[in-house]
Amino acid sequence: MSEQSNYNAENIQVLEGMEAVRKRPAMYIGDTGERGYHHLVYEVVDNSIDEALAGHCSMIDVIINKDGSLTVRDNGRGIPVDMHPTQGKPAIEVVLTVLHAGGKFDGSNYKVSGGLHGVGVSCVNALSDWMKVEVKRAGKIHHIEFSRGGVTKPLEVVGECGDETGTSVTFFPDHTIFSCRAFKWETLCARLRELAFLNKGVTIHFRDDEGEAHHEETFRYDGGIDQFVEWLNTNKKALSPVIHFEGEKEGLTGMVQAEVSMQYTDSYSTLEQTYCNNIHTIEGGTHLSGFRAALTRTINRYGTENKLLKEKDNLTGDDMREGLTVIVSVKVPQPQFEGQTKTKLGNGEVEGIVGSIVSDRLMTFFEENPAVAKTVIEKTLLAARAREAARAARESTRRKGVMDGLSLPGKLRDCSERDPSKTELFLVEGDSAGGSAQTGRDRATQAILPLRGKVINVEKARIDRVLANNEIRTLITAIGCGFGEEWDISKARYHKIVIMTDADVDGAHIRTLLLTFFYRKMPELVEKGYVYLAQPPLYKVERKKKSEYVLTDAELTEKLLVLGIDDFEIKNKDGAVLEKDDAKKFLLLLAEIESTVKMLEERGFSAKDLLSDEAQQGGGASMLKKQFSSLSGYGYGAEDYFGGGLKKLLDDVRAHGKQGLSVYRFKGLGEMDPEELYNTTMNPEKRRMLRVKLSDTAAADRMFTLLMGDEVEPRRKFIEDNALNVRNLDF
Ligand code: 0RA
Repeated sequence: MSEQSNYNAENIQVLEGMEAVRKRPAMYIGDTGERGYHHLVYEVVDNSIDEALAGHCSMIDVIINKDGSLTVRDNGRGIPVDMHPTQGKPAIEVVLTVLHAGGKFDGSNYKVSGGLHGVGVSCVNALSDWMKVEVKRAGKIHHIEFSRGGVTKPLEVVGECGDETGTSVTFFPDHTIFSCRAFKWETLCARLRELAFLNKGVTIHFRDDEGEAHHEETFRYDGGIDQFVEWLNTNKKALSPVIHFEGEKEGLTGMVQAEVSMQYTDSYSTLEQTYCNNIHTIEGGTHLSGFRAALTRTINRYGTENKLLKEKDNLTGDDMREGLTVIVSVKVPQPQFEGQTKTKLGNGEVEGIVGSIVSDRLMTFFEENPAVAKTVIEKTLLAARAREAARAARESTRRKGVMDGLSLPGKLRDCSERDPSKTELFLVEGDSAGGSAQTGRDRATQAILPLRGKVINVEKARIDRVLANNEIRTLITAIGCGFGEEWDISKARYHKIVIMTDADVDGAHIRTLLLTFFYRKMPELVEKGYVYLAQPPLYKVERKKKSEYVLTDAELTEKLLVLGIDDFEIKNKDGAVLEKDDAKKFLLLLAEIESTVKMLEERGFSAKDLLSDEAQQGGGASMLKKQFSSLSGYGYGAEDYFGGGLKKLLDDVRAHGKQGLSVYRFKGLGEMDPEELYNTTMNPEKRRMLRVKLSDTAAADRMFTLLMGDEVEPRRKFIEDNALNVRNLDF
């Protein structure tokens, strides 16, 4: 075969490969929604992390650009740019257009970090509307461009770089393939922080240049996963220092490295996060079972030898993990991922390798720190006793037939349908709302459970006290899955459990207590997406006998401004009249400023003082500064708002919009009549509901500890910083 025809044959293969990815993107990156969209970033970043693991890269920059594209830049060796020995084109072109060629050609390190799917940067290229890559290598800056996986601008030298090296990849995902439209700061932050913890010493700098908010954050943790554990435990009270183990052993496919960091706290919950080759193994696997077995074995042995434990104490692994936060991170040359979501490590030999590293060194730690060992074992014993007490209580109620679903709680107004995929359970605060919900509901598919008493805060109570709480017992019985050791998701009596509370402080409190309970004690309900929040309207707006319901304050303001705006002429500072759309934007901005100022003043801050003080950077101050900087686009400043006519203009337009309308604010669900409650909040055809999702276990754990735990000061600070930002309270 001549060089030429060989080249053509290779080229056809390349095009076919890229086409295959574009035809079945989900096969390569999981899905084409929000997850897949962000997965593209992880694929690219993982290549830079690989360079760092190989010891050639210390800095990674990730930038969301103004146009919505994203850049990943590192100071590694740079993707090779010389001619590929067999393919007749530059190596960089091969790396970026041939599936699975992205890895190092020498196969030297753990090339899987490519996230869950390990598909490599060529897939990202195939799924990008365009991609531009710049490589600094051998003194020169090289540049190449692609579109949808094909070269659009061949490799060329565009400059000199001295002895600098590195790779910069910029890409814009193909919006004909993805349903997602933008990168999310929080989502990327969580993963980049995690990568920085898992790869100590690497600096990951993240910046958002898109939109109004210019976020920026740098992650670098020289303490690695020890610092990860400290970060997870920020708002918990520690009962032990952070204990660290690491080691390596020859496995079936090469050297296996294992690293474990753990710390006991006084919390009643457990947080175990495991990783293989930087991939979060959500379903656990052999590294987790190896750790658990070793922990149980070592506590039993140390406790028995030192007469802290007796045979009859009968501890379970769960008891020994109460209050524990642990990170297990392993590096395995050829990992096998199993399970429903392919996030369960299968390599058998890893169990023994992790187990032996933990057993040996934990025993030594206990022997050298007998006071810590004693504290841990005492906590374990308390957990075991509470578990026994809860079991005894459960036995006695079972004998009375309360927990087995045969006898449902008297307060439950059940539905007639028995297929759980068609049924919904509404948890309603208080009797009057419960009454309306009960009358208004669809009896076939909607069940109502009114909650009367206080739901216990499970963050602050051990299991025996949790199970003694009447509201919790009623909930467990109504839901039907049992609890603790008997938990069985397949017995769920409803696949939608809807929290329906008033839009006031008490309602928010009850909602948080219920969410804490579900997240801590029935996490599978949340994982499966069975938990929802109802969205009852805040206002009823009537005009000429026609009524409309409005969900939020912001929506009401928008409505009134739109109705009122027509009879006004709105000008910017230099007198130019604003077009209608622009005028609307301007008024909405004034309304935002108004609500920020009001919120700050309710909390005892003077908005004017905050604005003039450079040093003020809290959530409220920075939001207000941003809003006023948008206002300056119209030529106006703070003095025009506070002293001048802008505030009055807003009031006038709103008052005008209100003419001929009656606006009624609901004080609680109970005020709505049954038909109204059904039509606005419960009717599947018309309602809006929020599904509770769990996207980031680490963040969720920190959030629940912060909101519901013992430490008062960090909670106060959090609420103050985020009072304006409740939209980000996304569990
Ligand atoms: C193939 C071979 C080598 C490095 C890379 C790829 C590489 C890829 C990416 C992607 C983003 N950043 C990257 N940095 C490096 C080894 C090069 C050598 O041996 O000098």
